[in-house]
Amino acid sequence: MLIYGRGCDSGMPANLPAEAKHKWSEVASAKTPQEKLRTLKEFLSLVPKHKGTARLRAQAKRQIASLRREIEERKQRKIGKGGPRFFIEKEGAAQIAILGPTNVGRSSLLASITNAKVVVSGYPFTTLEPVPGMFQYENLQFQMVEAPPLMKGSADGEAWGPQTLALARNADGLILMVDLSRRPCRQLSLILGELEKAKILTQKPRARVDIARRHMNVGLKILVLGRLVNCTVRDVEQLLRSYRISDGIVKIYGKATLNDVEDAIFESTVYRPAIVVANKADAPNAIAETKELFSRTSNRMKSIQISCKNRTGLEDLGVELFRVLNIIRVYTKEPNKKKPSSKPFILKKGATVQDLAKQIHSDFYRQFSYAKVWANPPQKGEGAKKTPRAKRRFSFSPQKVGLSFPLEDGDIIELHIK
Ligand SMILES: Nc1nc2c(ncn2[C@@H]2O[C@H](COP(=O)(O)OP(=O)(O)OP(=O)(O)O)[C@@H](O)[C@H]2O)c(=O)[nH]1
Ligand SMILES: [Mg+2]
Repeated sequence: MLIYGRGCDSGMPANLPAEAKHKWSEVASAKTPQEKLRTLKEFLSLVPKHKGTARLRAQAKRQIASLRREIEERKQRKIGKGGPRFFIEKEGAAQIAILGPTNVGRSSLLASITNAKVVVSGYPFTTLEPVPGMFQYENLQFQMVEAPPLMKGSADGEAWGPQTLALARNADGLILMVDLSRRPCRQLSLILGELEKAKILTQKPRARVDIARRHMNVGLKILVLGRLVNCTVRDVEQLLRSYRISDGIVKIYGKATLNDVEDAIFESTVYRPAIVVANKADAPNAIAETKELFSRTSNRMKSIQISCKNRTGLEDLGVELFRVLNIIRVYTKEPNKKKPSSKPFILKKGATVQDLAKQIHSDFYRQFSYAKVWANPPQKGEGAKKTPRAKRRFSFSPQKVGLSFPLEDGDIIELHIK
């Protein structure tokens, strides 16, 4: 599991009593929602009330509310009362949740770019359960999911808020959608506020802590791949042990505080790349609103302006999603064939031959001998490709490489096993 450190605060850990920490290990290993709810309530009763634990207590309360709803929902479904289904199985290169207040045009966007059957209406609260649709961008597909509307209080349990935010948490990327005819800056603050409360970051955090728990008695391995701020590896180890984590691999990227490590223990904060989509560019006051919105968001995230009504701006959507998701497409080729596969493998930017081999099949990784890579030639205006490494990369092609070779978008690769 990957957990990301918060982007701003660098406070100290919650400083919990040992019994609360031990209780957390029970919460973490709970198998059913009922068990999770019971242990979480016990945990909360053991957390002392002071300023340092306010954030943690609020989060535990939200999680309790969300679990209560989940249990209730399951019960209702069992007795045949139905109720919305919030979990959407992932398909395509990435799942993108379309979030926004009611009536901003989420259904209209889905109808404009996918074949999904949606109901567009001028009345608020038309879409009450998630609707998926596939969006074609170049040679890949994004699964777009219209989320039910967000409102003030969503993160605190209003309407289906916790489930809607859980949908956002589960997605790979987010579209934050606002309506240029109805105070878009305020709408964006509302969305960001609810996401923040639900501990979903839309900005790349300065730290990332990845805790892979194991139960094999191999001990605790802490790899600092970035830098620890105001703490030592010993502090990190002590903190983990106090939560009874004594078996597993912990990787620390970026600049991490002890608080970031504790956040990761609570499996709470996640980062989801996001873009702002401002709809209804055809509205009379749209130009002035767009200017203000773009000036406020320019240093935080990419914003685009569209009109579903006039079908303008939609051509930017695919390229911006692709960019913010930080993914690359790699094409595999069988050694005796001339052409590579037309369907790409999707990898994270920075991925290596090893990541690809593992994704294809563990045998490719275990029996790997070497790979041949035809590097994608530099695109026009790509300044980064002028670096010595990039020059080397493109000076001869194909080249024989090992597992650690970094791949780039458009590369063609042939894997050879022993
Ligand atoms: N002027 C204008 N109106 C639009 C545009 N896109 C959508 N609308 C209108 O906005 C209203 C709401 O559109 P929907 O697509 O249903 O919005 P939604 O966000 O899915 O709304 P709910 O599901 O009800 O929360 C409808 O009356 C649409 O016709 C646009 O680009 N310009
Ligand atoms: Mg809708």
